[in-house]
Amino acid sequence: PVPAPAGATHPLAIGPVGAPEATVDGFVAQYLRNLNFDRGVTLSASTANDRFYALAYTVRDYLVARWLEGVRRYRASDRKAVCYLSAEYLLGRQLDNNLLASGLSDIAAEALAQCGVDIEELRAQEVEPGLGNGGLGRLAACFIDSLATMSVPNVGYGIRYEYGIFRQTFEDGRQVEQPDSWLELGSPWEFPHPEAAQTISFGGSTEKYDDGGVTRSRWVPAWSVQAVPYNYMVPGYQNGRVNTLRLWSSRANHAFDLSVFNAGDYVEAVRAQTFAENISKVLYPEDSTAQGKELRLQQQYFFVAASIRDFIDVVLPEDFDLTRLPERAIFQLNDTHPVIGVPELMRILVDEKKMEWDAAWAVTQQCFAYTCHTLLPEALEVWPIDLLGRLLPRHLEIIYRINEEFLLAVRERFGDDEARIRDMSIISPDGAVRMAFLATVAGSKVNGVAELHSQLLREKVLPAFDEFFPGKFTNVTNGVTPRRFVRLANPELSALITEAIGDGWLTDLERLRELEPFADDADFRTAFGEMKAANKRRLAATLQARDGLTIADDHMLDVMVKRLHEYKRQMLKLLHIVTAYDRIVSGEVEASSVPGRTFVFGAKAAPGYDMAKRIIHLINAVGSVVNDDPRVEGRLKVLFPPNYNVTLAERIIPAADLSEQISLAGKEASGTGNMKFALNGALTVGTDDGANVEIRELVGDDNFFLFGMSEPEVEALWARGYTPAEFAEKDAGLGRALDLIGSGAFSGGDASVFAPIVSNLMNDDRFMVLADYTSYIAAQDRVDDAYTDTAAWQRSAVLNVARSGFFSSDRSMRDYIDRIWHTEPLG
Ligand code: NTF
Repeated sequence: PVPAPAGATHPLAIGPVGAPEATVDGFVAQYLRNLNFDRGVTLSASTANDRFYALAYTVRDYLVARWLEGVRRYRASDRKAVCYLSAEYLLGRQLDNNLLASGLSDIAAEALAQCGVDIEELRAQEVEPGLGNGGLGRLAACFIDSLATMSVPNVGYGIRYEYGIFRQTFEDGRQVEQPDSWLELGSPWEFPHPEAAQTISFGGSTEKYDDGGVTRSRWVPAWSVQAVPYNYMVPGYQNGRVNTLRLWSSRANHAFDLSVFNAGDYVEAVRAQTFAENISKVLYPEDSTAQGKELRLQQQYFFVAASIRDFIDVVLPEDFDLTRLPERAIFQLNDTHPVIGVPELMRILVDEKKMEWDAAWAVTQQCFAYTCHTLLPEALEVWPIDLLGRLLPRHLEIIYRINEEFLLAVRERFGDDEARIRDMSIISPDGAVRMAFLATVAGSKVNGVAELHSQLLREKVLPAFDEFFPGKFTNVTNGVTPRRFVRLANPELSALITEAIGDGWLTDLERLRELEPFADDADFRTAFGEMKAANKRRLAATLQARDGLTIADDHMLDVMVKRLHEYKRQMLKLLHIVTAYDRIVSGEVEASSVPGRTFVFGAKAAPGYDMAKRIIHLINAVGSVVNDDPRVEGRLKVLFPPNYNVTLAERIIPAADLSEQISLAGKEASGTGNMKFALNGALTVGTDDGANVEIRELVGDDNFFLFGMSEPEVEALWARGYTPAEFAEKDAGLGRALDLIGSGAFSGGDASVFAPIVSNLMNDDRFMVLADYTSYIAAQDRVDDAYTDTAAWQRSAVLNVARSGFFSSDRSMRDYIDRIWHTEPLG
């Protein structure tokens, strides 16, 4: 650490200097000061970006004092901190969240009005940091919000990708990816600390050496890069707590540059720099698929090594006895992406701190816990040993030793059962490191993300480990932050709730139960209906301005927003739409008798996932035919705004009437969008999958449209033998829908465009779309019926809100604390 300057004895140098006065005048003064001194402009000469920056800086100024004070108090304490290790944080915009957390929303609005500044214009300036793909990254963002709100010491560690999740555009209905240059105009929320960069090494070899009579191993790396920390404030909701999110950015290591700078090869030296900076350049855009790319492993090691070192060297006191590390830190592994941290901590303890292997292993096992977010085999990461050995040779040795000792213990317990040994080995028979196995062996606890998921994880994915480690497996059902997804996204609903049950529910979401009696109150229901209508108008205005799309006032809003993946079954939704369309154009029903519905899709496909991209094209193609066919008389509309992201989710979800959660049972680990919809008063049409199971149990069968096979039924059908074409024969509606798609009805007569989709469904259909079709259409017919009874629908909608308090991420954090972390809030 750099010694403190002489002036550090001045009274103001010890604590933070204090925030500006929390009044309108104080805010105005600070705002104008920031415009002048930080942006170097006057208000009259400022751009919208200047005005946005000055506003963000002003909000920051109020939070900083509390942040620094919290950091100081934490360091003075001996509390255990949650070190959340996640390759993704899908934060969404920060301005309103930080205004809400600091309690400054009204003051800021008034202050800006006094300055003649349009706050709406400034909101629109903010580019959301899209540093995640979907549910996993958004979950991490909800968790750090809850930890701050609960005053639990936490550092979120991750990667500051220069390019986040790609920006999606459509060309002739096909997805085209554009780079997400979210940093183009800078980010006012980050605090870079290049002076605190860490050196992160790669490659090279290992060697044995004599250390005063003891033979030890060490790593002799070949190259290294710098990891530069960028701090972000994570304010708790109006509790004076501000935690830290620390994201690492890679930079060339100058020593390395010079070593290449031989014979004056300037270009080669610069190339090396570019190479180093590549590590944090771009987020891998695959959701629920592992890629096995070397750069990805570099990213993982880069941020995990920097984070662990940061905690040990910077956060903990200098002389800290690392045998006591478990008292001060729990490293929570958000899926397998950070699992390379396990051998890294072992390397630090054994090679650098010279701890005995067994002692180091005991520390490591207590310091890590692992959350699994999937059941899909293609999402379970494995690293070929040649790749891992080339990039991190010492880590591979350590993994081998961990595996050896683990398999020895397995033999001791179960004898020389070679099949079992093969099944449980961290190194797979084809020579790859199974990261989920490593995490399970190393972690103090392993959890799934919803009851059903945790059960399947134990019974189907890791049964041998469950048997070997009794008590290690547990469940923590996911949750979402009500601050962002109720209070900020749905101010009208929030006002209604507060009017009905008073304050306090935003940090104690189970209190929504008190709304139950209001479901039978006609006035409340009317107000609730007006809230939905207002949210639809707000969404309509957004989509009109953003994409030129229109929403009819009197339509039911039926929404499916999530990543495009075959297991999530956007195709099933499409088959329903095509069936509804076919019923009209075939004359089976009168258009005028069809209840008006607008279908809203939001979905990005991984750029290399061909089938997903074809399905996106089909959604757009069906949309243009259905929307423009006069026979439909405007009763059905399909809207697919491009580039679904957190900002758009915050507009769409509060406006929705119907939430589509229709994955094949046993495939969606949890889902979190499903929770956001229920909390905003949409009814769910869903399968018994992921957290849908718990949503249905809580809201009640009468307020949920269940359809489809259960997970055991799915298994039974696979066991009997699944022939999708038989389902197409049995259900005439399904046969016609598939024919329409396959015949080119949505592709100007060119059958070849969507034939691959139809042939895949007819011949393979891994996710049993056709098997669930009949049941799905029946559920949708029930939806149509139910929607005609407005009072009954609204009653169900209110009950959905009242009974979904369980899905607060505050409750998830309580569960992690009680079952896994055993941490205490910092009072
Ligand atoms: C996702 N997993 C699951 O697919 C969702 O069901 C779940 O809600 C979120 O995690 C959050 O737990 C992944 O994205 C991954 F990478 F693990 F496959």
